[in-house]
Amino acid sequence: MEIKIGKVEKKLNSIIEEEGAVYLTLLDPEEENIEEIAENVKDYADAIMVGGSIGIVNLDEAVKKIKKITKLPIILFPGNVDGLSRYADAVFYMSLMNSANTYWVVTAPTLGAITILKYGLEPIPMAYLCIEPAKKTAVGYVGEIREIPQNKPKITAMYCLSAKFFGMRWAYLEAGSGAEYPVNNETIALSKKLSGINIIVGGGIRKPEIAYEKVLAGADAIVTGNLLEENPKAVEMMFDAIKKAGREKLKKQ
Ligand code: 1GP
Repeated sequence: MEIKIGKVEKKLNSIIEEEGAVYLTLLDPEEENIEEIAENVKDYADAIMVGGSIGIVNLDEAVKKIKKITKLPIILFPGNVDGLSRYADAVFYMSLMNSANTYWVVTAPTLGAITILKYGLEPIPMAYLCIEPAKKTAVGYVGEIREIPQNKPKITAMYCLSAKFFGMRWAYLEAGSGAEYPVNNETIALSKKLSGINIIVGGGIRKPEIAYEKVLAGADAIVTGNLLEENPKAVEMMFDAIKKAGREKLKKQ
């Protein structure tokens, strides 16, 4: 049996190897000014994620618009089975492992699998873990999560190890879009140490110095969403902080 890693994932892996961390920007397909946001991020992001937890209508159009602006890989981040577009390059094939409802853990991804195959999308296997304070955000409500407390880093780390044993190569530690505070450094460090898989951190990251410390703690990828709508300068500063931390992390290894 041969497990093939696709083009997009290989590219992300080589950036992590060479630069220490990747910067992923999350675009909401429902955003009216999606073109403007794509223009703002195209010179800083390593890849663009497209998705959201609440009802998607114009996904194909949104992906096509972004494609016209940049050649960056577009990775779908589906909130449900309607979050797939044939025009994207890859999809985070994810299980919301700490949902109380098996629909989000395994049924939704299973229902989407055949579409992913037909569309020729590259699936990137990922555990999606919703951590405090995600319960207060859209994903917490929609995904019916059993929220993992921040003061129990071992629980998140164990999920990451479980994800690794299931064959997943990525785990996304999510505090929720617009979260009051991001996932703490202890949780990131222990998750990375115990599992060794690629750790993505997102939700509530608004300042470059916060992204910087998350990368040093062990994050391989940082996601920002809300920030992009604010101003391009913020994206540039975020990029600089992530790459600086990445270089420092590589030196320590
Ligand atoms: C949501 O983690 C992402 O899935 C992004 O969160 O919008 O708070 O940056 P923010």
